[in-house]
Formats: sequence, C-alpha cells, structure tokens
Amino acid sequence: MTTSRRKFIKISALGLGGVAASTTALNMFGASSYIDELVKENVAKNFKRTATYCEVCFWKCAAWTYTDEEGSIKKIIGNENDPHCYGRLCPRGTGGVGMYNDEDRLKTPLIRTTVNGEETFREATWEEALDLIASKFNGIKEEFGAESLALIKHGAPGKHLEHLFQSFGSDTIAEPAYAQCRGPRETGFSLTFGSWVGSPEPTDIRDTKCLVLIGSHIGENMHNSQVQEMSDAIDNGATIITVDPRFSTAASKSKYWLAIKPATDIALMLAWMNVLINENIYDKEYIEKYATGFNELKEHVSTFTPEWAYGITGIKPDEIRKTAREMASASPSVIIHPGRHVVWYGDDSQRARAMAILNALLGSWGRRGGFYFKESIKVPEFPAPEYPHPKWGWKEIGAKYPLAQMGITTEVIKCAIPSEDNKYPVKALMVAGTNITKSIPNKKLLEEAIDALDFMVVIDTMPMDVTGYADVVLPECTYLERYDEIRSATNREPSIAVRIPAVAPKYDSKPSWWIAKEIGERMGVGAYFNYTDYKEVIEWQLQQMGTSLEEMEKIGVKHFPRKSGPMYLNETGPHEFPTNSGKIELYSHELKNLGFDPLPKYTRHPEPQQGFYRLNYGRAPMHTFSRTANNPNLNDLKSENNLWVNPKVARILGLKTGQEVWLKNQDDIISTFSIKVRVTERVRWDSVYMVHGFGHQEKKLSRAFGKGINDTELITTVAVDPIMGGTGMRGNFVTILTENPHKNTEI
Ligand SMILES: Nc1nc2c(c(=O)[nH]1)N[C@H]1C(S)=C(S)[C@@H](COP(=O)(O)OP(=O)(O)OC[C@H]3O[C@@H](n4cnc5c(=O)[nH]c(N)nc54)[C@H](O)[C@@H]3O)O[C@H]1N2
Ligand SMILES: Nc1nc2c(c(=O)[nH]1)N[C@H]1C(S)=C(S)[C@@H](COP(=O)(O)OP(=O)(O)OC[C@H]3O[C@@H](n4cnc5c(=O)[nH]c(N)nc54)[C@H](O)[C@@H]3O)O[C@H]1N2
Ligand code: SF4
Ligand SMILES: [Mo]
Repeated sequence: MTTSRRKFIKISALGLGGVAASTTALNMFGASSYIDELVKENVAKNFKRTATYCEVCFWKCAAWTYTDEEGSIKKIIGNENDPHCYGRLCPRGTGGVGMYNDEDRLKTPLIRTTVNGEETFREATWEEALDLIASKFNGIKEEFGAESLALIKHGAPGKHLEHLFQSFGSDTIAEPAYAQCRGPRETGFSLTFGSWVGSPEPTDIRDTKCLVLIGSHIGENMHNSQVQEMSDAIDNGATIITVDPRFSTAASKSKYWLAIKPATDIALMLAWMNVLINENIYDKEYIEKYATGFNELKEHVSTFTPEWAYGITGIKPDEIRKTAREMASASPSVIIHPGRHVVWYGDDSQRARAMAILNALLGSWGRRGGFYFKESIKVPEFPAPEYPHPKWGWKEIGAKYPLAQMGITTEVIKCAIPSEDNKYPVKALMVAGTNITKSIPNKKLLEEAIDALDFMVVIDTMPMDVTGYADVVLPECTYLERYDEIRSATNREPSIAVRIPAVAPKYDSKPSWWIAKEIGERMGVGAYFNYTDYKEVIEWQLQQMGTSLEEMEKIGVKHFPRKSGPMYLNETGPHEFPTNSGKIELYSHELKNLGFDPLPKYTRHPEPQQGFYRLNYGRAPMHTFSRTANNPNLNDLKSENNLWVNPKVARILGLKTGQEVWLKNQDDIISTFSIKVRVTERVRWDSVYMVHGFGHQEKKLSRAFGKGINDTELITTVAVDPIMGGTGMRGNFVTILTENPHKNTEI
C-alpha cells in the first residue's frame, strides 16, 4: 500500500511521469519529500517569508512567499497549518512565481485606437484610462441606468469589482464558475439536502472507506487537499470506484474502473439505487429517520435493473451489482463525489440529484467518511453605505431558469445583443480575471454580443484572447504583489488566511482593489471606498475577529473553533435539514411544482455520426484552464495539449503518435491550430480527449501562442440545463483532418 501511495503522490503532484525528467521540475518540486524538506529548511533559513494564498486556482491554498534581500522571489511553499494544502502546494502553486516573472505580462493600461484605418492599442496612463472608463460608465448609467453595466468576473479581482458595481447600483454580475462549472451540482444537492456543496467540497475523504468518482478526475484535477486525502485514503485501504469513459489517473488507482459510455451516468446511478433498494442494503434507519419520498423513489427505480442499465451504459450487470454492494458495505463512510465541473449534457442538475440521492441511500451526508457539516467564519464587512437597489440584475436576466442561484454568464452576455424584446439591455461590459473567450462556449454568440457593446474593459495580468476585444485594458499586478480580501472558506473547522504583497508591483500594474476604488471615486461613489490602502480594510477586519495583521503576518493561517455544532450528525436527537420539509428530499416537490421531473430520469443524448468522435476534455496537473499556458515554469512542464485517440481509430484513420492534425466539429467549425496525436488505449474509440486551456490566439503570448487546440472553439452546441441555466458542453463531435485546412490562409 505504501508504494501505491508514493506512486500516486508522484503521479499527481509531479504531473504524470514526464515531469520528473525535467531539471526545472526537480528543483521546483523536489524529487522526494526528503529533498523537499531540505529545500524548505534551507529556504526558511535564508529568506524572508510573506503570507499569501494561491491564485493559480480557486482552492486558495495558503502559502509563504520567500524573497531574498534584493526582493526577488525565490520560492513559494505551502503553509503547514492550512487545511487546503497541508503544507504542500501542487505544481501549479509552486510554479505560481512564473505568473510574476512572465515577461509577456500586461505592463501598462492600453486604449483601443485607430491608426491608418487599423484598430490597435496604444499605451496610456492610469489617469487617462480610469477617466475614460468612469466617463463612459457614467454616460451609460445616465442614459440606460446602472443596470446596463455588466460585470463578468472570476477569482480575487472579481470581489473588488463586484463591490464597485454594487456601489453604483448594478447587480448585472456573473462568473463562469457557476453556469460553466459547479452550478448544477449546487442545485441538485440543495434540492436534496438543503445546502450547497460549496468549495472546498465537504467530502470527508481522509476517513472514507469507499470513494466513488463519477467523471471527477482527481489527480489530474489537482485540488490539493482532496488529492492528498485521497492518497491517504488509498493508504488506509479505501476502495476507489471510478466511472469515467477515459482511463484517468484516478481510474488507474481504482479497484473498479467502470468505462461508461459517455452521457449515460444517470442510467448507471438509477441501477445502483435499484440494487441498493432491492437487496435491502441501503441505510434503512437513516432513510426512515431523515428522508422523505422513499416510497416514490423505490417505485421509480423498480424497473431500472442492472440489466436495463447494461444496454445503455455498457457496464455489465455483475459489475453494477458488485460496485453497489461495495459501497453499501462501506456505508456510511462512502462518498459519491459530487464532481465540480459538471455542465455536461444539459440534464446535469438531475445527474447531481441522482448523486445526492445515492449519498442519502448510503447514509453518507453528515457521517464520518462521507460528508461532514462544513463551517466557516464570517469576515465582518468594512463599514460602507448600503448598496442601492437595482431595478433588475442577474436574477431577472436568468428568470427563465427558476433554480439559478447565481448569474448565468451566457444570459448576461445575450443581453448585449439588441432586440425588440430585450428588457435588460447590457451596454458595457467589464471582464475581470476571466478569459471568457475560452471559458464560455458559443464563440459566435460572444462575438455578436461584444460587437454590439458600447464599451468593454478587461482587467487581466496577461495579454489573453479576451483582452484583444477590449476598448480599455488594465494591467493588474499578480497575487504575489498585492493585498486581497481575507480568505475564509468552509472546512472541517473555520480558518482564515491573508494575502500580503511579497514584492512591489512590477511594471505599471496595480491591484484590482485600487482600480475599483479609483473608478468608484471618479463615478461619485467614493463613500464605498473609505480607505487609502486595502491593508486598512484587512487590519480593521482582523481586529474585529480578535486577531491582527501583525499576528497574521507571522502565522498566515488562523483557526477558529466550530460554533455550529458537531461535524457529523448527532444521532441521539432529531435533525432538521435546511430543506422545505426539514428532511432529505429524495422526491422533490419543488421540482414537481416547477414542472420538472421530481426524480431523476435517464434521457438519451445525441451520439456521434459516422466519422465523428465525441470531444472530451479535462485537466492536466500542471495547468489551470488557459491562465497557465504561458507561465514559464509550467509551460516548461507541458507546452501544448495532445489529442488522445484510441488505437482502433488511429488504425482506421492511419494516425500515428506525434502526427499533427486539425479538427472540424459538427457545425463545420475548424480548429484554428493543429494538435499532435497521442495514440492510447486510455480513451474510448467513440471519443477523443484533450486538456482544456491551450490553442491561444494572442500573439503576445510568446510561449503559448498557437500551441495546441482550444477545445472551446469547437464547443458550439450547448445543451442548457432548464433548471438552472448551466451550459452542457460535452455534446460536441469532431472529425479529424490530416491535411492543413488553413494552408492558404494566414492566422
Ligand atoms: N471548454 C471548456 N470551457 C470551460 C472549462 C473547460 O474545461 N472546458 N472549464 C470551466 C470551468 S470548470 C471554469 S471554473 C471556468 C474557468 O474560467 P476562467 O476563470 O475564465 O479561466 P482562465 O482561462 O484561467 O481565465 C482566467 C483569466 O484571468 C487572468 N488572471 C489570472 N490571475 C489574475 C489576477 O490575479 N487578476 C486578474 N485581473 N486576472 C487574472 C488570466 O490571465 C486569464 O485571462 O471555465 C469553464 N469553461
Ligand atoms: N490541474 C488542474 N486542476 C483543476 C483545475 C485546473 O484547471 N487544473 N480546475 C479546477 C476546477 S475549477 C474544476 S471545476 C475541476 C474540474 O474537475 P472535475 O470536476 O474532476 O472534472 P470534469 O472536467 O467534470 O471531468 C473530467 C473527467 O470527466 C470524464 N468524462 C467525460 N465525459 C464523461 C461522461 O459522460 N461520464 C463520466 N462519468 N465521465 C466523463 C473525462 O474523461 C474526465 O476524466 O478541476 C479543478 N482542478
Ligand atoms: S491546488 Fe494548487 S493551484 Fe490550486 S490553490 Fe492550491 S497550490 Fe494553488
Ligand atoms: Mo470550475
């Protein structure tokens, strides 16, 4: 077992073998924990450390940035006391210093201008850029109302700009982490248990006996503490069951790998429910005590036998029974992982419901080794006037989707396209910390909307695809160069972490808290920004919380005792779940009343035509979406994506590993760039697979430009979840072109 653990950590933390061969990788991550320790000791002795939390992804691991006397960053190391990372960063977090060092960074504000009839950008001063933004925003506010100013944001910068927008009266706000990511699972789990899954997920992986991953590719999806807890669980003999059409890293660590036919997961889960109920191996006491709707569920799944599911999923009845029994024998210390990027086929809230119901049948919600009751501590709000009440905002825009709980990016974007019945006209767009041309599907819609806008501002650290569409581009400094809000995330116990600048901002870049304040003051809402430095906000908040910046500078992370009660169900008394009925709702009256299926059903989804393959995509351990492709350290580990092709397909098409190909999708969209084939048994014959985030079109990205294919440009068919508006992206099909379709055109 120990060897399997070490191998898992190595594969996941170092990124699939190849990494170990690179010398940069060696000194970046350390070849073994022994070297790791030596490096840490050495670094700790010789350099100054500053507390931060990582912004390379949204796990927000707390870390120390080490700098030398000249103020140059030497290393970033995980904070030992942090439940998000347990002292160890993932390769991306360690490589985060590359975000700071990247010489392609945005260096000054830029304003769109026309020279000799050609549109281009010119460098501008902050004064000029901010004045222009404030006057354009104020003009639009006067003519159309503040609501017509929309914000699409993600990550730490988003928080500051959200405050700005709400201050001047706009709630027209959305982020891709909802309708392109977690939205459906939050809806599905809220309907069932009454609460969001949230981030980090309250999965008690370290104590689980059985972890079921349904398309959740932990190990390539590098959410730090989850990966570490999973390897501990494997160490402790936990069973891993992976349902994935592709042989993922997690599948390679699993007792059972169920190579499901894509888009059929609900059928498998219904059959699992059928087995658990028919064989009487579900958690009867738990269901009787805490749940409602069991009889309806029993009746509903009675015909969904493993034999029925076999014809749909391709998974043998015997395997379905064996895995159901395995889960039941681990119950309640079993987790059907809710997944995270769950916008797949449009019935995603229903798939999330099926996951939630399975967890209920196994009695895992609120149980050790299942899901714990998470808790966080509220950071007091810095004094500011009350926000004005907008006449409309993300809620009204997304009203067609009754259970949307956050702004739907695509709906907000659609509002920029003028039409007679558009009640919510969006006239200007600010984009902060999100590369929407890569993270939001349906490029045609996006371009149509952007074309129709009066004004667009992008705040980014890098010249990305999205910055090319802006009228004004503002360069933000990286997370290593700024203060940001206090991190307070849910976990087993509450904790906070701070982000303190380790170095001064490079070039003429500025933090987004400053940008928000400067625009706010120019727009006449300065009262909401009653500080000269964000440090004052943090100092005030920390004081209210019984600590101080001085203390946080020393410890980086502070823990607080739980106040909401025990981490697991207190089984001696009754328990009220935060649902309408106070019980776990297996059957959902809420869905029924809204005209949706009260219990999840399997529906067939489109399949590839002859000669086409389903476009599957996912993560690589050393990259985050499109943001790291140009990062010098991480680009060094993986500079382009590959197209995984099954040997059978390769034979038919005569493809070889390393061969350059282009892709054309069902809507005749041809990839801008080419991708190299990787022939592998790890992908099914009906699909191809690539890592998301490559194929950059911005020429200023000296390392990433033109490397690999951008999956998003081939995602033009979107299956929208009618319940919450998530954009299902896994129903796109591609054919493989071996001849360069752009031979006669310049890109
Ligand atoms: N086709 C496809 N689409 C997807 C996904 C997929 O797998 N495939 N995944 C979906 C998921 S799960 C998610 S969560 C979203 C993610 O969507 P995004 O968050 O949009 O992802 P990124 O491509 O990383 O874009 C982040 C942008 O922020 C910039 N940035 C990084 N740090 C900072 C900073 O400190 N300040 C500022 N101002 N900018 C910064 C980066 O340079 C980059 O341009 O995408 C979704 N869309
Ligand atoms: N290294 C790294 N880690 C990350 C990120 C990153 O950018 N880089 N992003 C983070 C974010 S914001 C998110 S949301 C998560 C996303 O991570 P997850 O939620 O784990 O991933 P998904 O993208 O939903 O799923 C990808 C897996 O689903 C499989 N799959 C495809 N179709 C089907 C199907 O029909 N059925 C089943 N059962 N499986 C299928 C694919 O083969 C692939 O292995 O990752 C997080 N972690
Ligand atoms: S998981 Fe990795 S990239 Fe994400 S916050 Fe943690 S160290 Fe940073
Ligand atoms: Mo995500």
